[in-house]
Amino acid sequence: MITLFDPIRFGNIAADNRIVMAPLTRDRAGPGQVPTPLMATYYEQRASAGLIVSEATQISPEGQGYLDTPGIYSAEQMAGWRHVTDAVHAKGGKIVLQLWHVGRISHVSLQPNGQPPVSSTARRANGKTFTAKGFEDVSEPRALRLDELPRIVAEYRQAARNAIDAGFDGVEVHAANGYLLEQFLRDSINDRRDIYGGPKENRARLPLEVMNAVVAEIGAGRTGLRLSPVTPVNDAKQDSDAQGLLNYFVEQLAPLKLAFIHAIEGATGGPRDVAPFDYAALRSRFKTGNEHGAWIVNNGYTRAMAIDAVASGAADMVAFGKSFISNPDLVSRLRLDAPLAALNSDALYGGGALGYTDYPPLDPALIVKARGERSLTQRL
Ligand code: 8OZ
Repeated sequence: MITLFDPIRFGNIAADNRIVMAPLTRDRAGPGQVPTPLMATYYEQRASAGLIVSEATQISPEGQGYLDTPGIYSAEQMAGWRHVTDAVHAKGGKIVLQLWHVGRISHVSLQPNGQPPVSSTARRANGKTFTAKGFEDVSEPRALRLDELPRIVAEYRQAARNAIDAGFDGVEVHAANGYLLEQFLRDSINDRRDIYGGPKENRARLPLEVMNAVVAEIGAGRTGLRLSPVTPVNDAKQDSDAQGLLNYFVEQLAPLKLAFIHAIEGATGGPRDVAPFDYAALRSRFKTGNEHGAWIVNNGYTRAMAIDAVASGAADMVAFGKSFISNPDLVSRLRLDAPLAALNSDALYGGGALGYTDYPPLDPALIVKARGERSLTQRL
């Protein structure tokens, strides 16, 4: 039987176990949106994950929506990321970069020349973002013109190239959580009248062009995708037919044979049952002709749920977010069924080492005490 702790190969990636560190925005990039040495330490500490998905990383200055998030469009950013990928690889880990364009979830103060953010629509989202002044309402966007969309696709493609050149094992295209690609996908947001709006075939067009361009640039074996079929975050109201939309999108992607799809089940960071959705139906479409692609699941998984998801074959890998922040050695804690350290949620976004690189690894004495065992070495 396959377990959560068994190795797996998917695409060009060979992972030591099936535990994924989910992408986590931490807002600690330096000037120029450059990854810092502290960020390299943070990822290095978590390198025992089978796969790390980096925090969301903007593909262009226009793709930024929050203060101090990193980019992957300048030589300085690539050099900063190179320290991260080297540190993770030196510890035997694997890391892919999450490619991000926030679309309308941004603020003019974060945009080049104070311009409005761009989206599928000119309608403002009802939501907030984090700027130099703290939490502020997101700004009114400008709808991208038809003739600008090739530029967006080219920016994703270049960002994927930059990620590989910075040493990443691959990329995950962020098509979730109410950001640009979901702003095109969902009919609750996309109000275009051109060939990128209207029926689902049109709304999926830009995300499909992006996936095709990224695969053409770096290969399908290094390319993954993140989806959140029913999440309501960032004012992403439900699509009128989420199942039909996502089924179509994944069917169109099947011939590409992507390395993985990473599905957020339910409301991101919230209830798993926010709206009915058949994830197994998506998984079967992804696996068609691509049995070695990894189906990664995420959102509120406990140890028992994760073990069961892999053992039952419902998922190939399971991603953990917040518990990876407070437990850099989450993999060994799950293996040992050791207690997990609590998260300091005041230190999630911005700041320095506090609540970032100062979470200690497991103290073996703690488990011995918890179990009343005389020696841990028998279990290791
Ligand atoms: C939390 C804060 C800011 C951004 C996402 C990239 O939800 C994010 C994000 C999460 O995908």
